Amino acid sequence: PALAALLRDMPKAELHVHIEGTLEPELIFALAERNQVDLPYADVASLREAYAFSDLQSFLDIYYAGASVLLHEQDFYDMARAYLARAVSDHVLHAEIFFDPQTHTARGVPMASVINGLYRACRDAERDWGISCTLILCFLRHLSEDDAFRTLAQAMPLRDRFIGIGLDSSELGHPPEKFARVFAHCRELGLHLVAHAGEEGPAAYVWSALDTLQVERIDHGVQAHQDEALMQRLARERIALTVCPLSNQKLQVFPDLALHNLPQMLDAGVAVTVNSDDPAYFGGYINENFEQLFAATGMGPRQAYQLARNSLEAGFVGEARKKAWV
Ligand code: ES4
Ligand code: ZN
Repeated sequence: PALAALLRDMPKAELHVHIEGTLEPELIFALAERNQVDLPYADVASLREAYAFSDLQSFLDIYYAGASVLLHEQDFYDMARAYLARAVSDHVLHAEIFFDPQTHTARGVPMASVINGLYRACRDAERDWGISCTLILCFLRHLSEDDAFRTLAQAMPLRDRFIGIGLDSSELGHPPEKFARVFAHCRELGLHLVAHAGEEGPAAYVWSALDTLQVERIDHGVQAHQDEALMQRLARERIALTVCPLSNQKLQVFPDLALHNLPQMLDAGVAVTVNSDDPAYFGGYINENFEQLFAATGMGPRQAYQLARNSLEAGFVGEARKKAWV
């Protein structure tokens, strides 16, 4: 109980959450009704029953279907407002939120509706609850690099409303190098860079995310454990990994949380963090990830403190504010 209270109450940062993955079934149905969108599920219960995933792709198919109810700026605001309220209650001091604009612009939703709705929710949450919140625009890696360039061009009028660029969606067969030119361009624009790598894909994708894309953090990165030289580099350069335990369990990366390699990576000196990924789909928000991971692996307060500290140090935040946190 003391450990559970520590995990729950300790200040932390969330660095890996897809805002579309925080859309709870109840909100999906409410927005479907508000926007007159037809869903291929009769009710909340039958939608939830479809949440039985065998791998990343089986999840993504349902995740993109759920996002189809998002049409207007207010929908994006309501989704992010609900997530941020939850983050505040989980003692998240700072959240860096991923969003997938191509999922929406492909359906005719204006880029400005997406970004302005999310941005307004961030500013209101800072005002109302004191949480710090920024946005990271993710390119979908199953689409082309040209599509990513067009997406970036659409977002440029709102350049001041997001701090970085990420890379997500189907990993296998879509290595980081596919996006080398657009990431180089984003780097010149002064954007922070991250990428999903080593979730289902090999350690080689983590190397190319670092060397070809020049990312500052790796999202997931759990397959780096297969490669001793890579582990040494991650530890030496303090490159943070944003690990998502419940996601890894639900997508069968580690079918049993007791077999998760986060404790070993932490012991090896890698700057791992605990995050929620797509909490509405994977069975829990950030505190649930901490609690279930600790219950399964037997980690204790020392590791809890280190993970919270890692998260606050790995954020894209000025050094002065970081010092106030850690
Ligand atoms: C994702 Cl778990 C995961 N992996 C890759 N892309 C994603 N988008 C949303 N969740
Ligand atoms: Zn993710």
